[in-house]
Amino acid sequence: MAKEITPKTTITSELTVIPAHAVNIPMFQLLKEDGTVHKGAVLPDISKELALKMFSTMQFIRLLDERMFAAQRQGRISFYLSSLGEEAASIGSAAAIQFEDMIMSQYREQGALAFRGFTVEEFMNQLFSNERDLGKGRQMPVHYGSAAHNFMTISSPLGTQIPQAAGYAYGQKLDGNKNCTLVYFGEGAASEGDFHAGLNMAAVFKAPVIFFCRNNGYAISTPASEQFAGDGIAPRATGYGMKAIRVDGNDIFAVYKATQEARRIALEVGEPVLIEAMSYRMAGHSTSDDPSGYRTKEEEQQWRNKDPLLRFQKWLTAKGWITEDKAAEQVYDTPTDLQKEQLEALKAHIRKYPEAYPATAAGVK
Ligand SMILES: Cc1ncc(C[n+]2csc(CCOP(=O)(O)OP(=O)(O)O)c2C)c(N)n1
Ligand SMILES: [Mg+2]
Repeated sequence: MAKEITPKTTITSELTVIPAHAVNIPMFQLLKEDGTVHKGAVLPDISKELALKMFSTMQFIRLLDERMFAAQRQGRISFYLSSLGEEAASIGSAAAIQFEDMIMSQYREQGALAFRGFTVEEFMNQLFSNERDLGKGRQMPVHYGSAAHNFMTISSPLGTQIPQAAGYAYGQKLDGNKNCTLVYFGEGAASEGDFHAGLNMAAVFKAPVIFFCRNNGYAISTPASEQFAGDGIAPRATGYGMKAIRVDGNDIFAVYKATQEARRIALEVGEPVLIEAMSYRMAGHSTSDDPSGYRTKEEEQQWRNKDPLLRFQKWLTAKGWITEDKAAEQVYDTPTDLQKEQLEALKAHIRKYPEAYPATAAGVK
């Protein structure tokens, strides 16, 4: 029997040129910039407990980023990469999938790992490359990986994880398990050949994978306007015969709902989905970058008004699930037993290696 010719098409005697922007995808948003909900919009079904966990993870990541950026400037760690302004994209999506689903990260999704329970000690072990680091100190800071958290180890070459995710998800399907793979990447990484190979393979093999693109406007100093001529990343899915969702990456409810739907499609319909989350990298690319050389303060200010943490905080406050002081940084009046223990251990360490520390400044005798 003859095989069907793909694609199926019709014949026309009229010459048709398809316009360059035949597909224009709107951005799904539930929470407006002021933290109120669009009229008639249906929020995802999120319990108070889950909402507070999502919020405290956002607060934790913001603090971690700030402190670790400073630690790099003080010469304590060699490198760091902040996710300032993009916390809702990683945390909202990680919250919408199951713990057993595999996460493959690019490098700016520490929020997803923290949401899964990676502790502050585990972050420190990796960032300081010590013997307790799960990667045994072999990697640069930020290249996290944890089998216990179903979080594949990060690798630096852009796009690596995209075809790997297609293959891993296909394996999940062949094994007949009920889990999917969520793979994160930037809009810059979507210019790599691996992006096209990965999406095409996943679409053809109907692998249960969620391709989650964080479109944060920049690939280091290159703005999105110099990276591609099309309507962003989402319409590319159409070319591969894949479903797509464009979502406001600074709206944690929209991200959650979009990812939940993508997971349903991946597992119930049995198809991959491409999500494009629109956001902005509010910090420099990494500790090696200074954004003042390629963008204006005014542009940054526009995005500060769309801050995902403040937007969620406003909603939680209006709902009565947090109070103003809950949103503020929590500090102890007096040191806890664990803090006292850690202080003694630090002093002993400084006494042992006095030449490595300004010991008098630290008040260690
Ligand atoms: C194959 C490859 N080319 C270049 C680089 C250098 N590089 C590291 S991050 C980056 C920008 C990536 O931008 P994007 O994917 O948008 O992610 P973002 O940093 O904005 O989160 C580049 C060019 C690399 N790591 N790998
Ligand atoms: Mg980018």
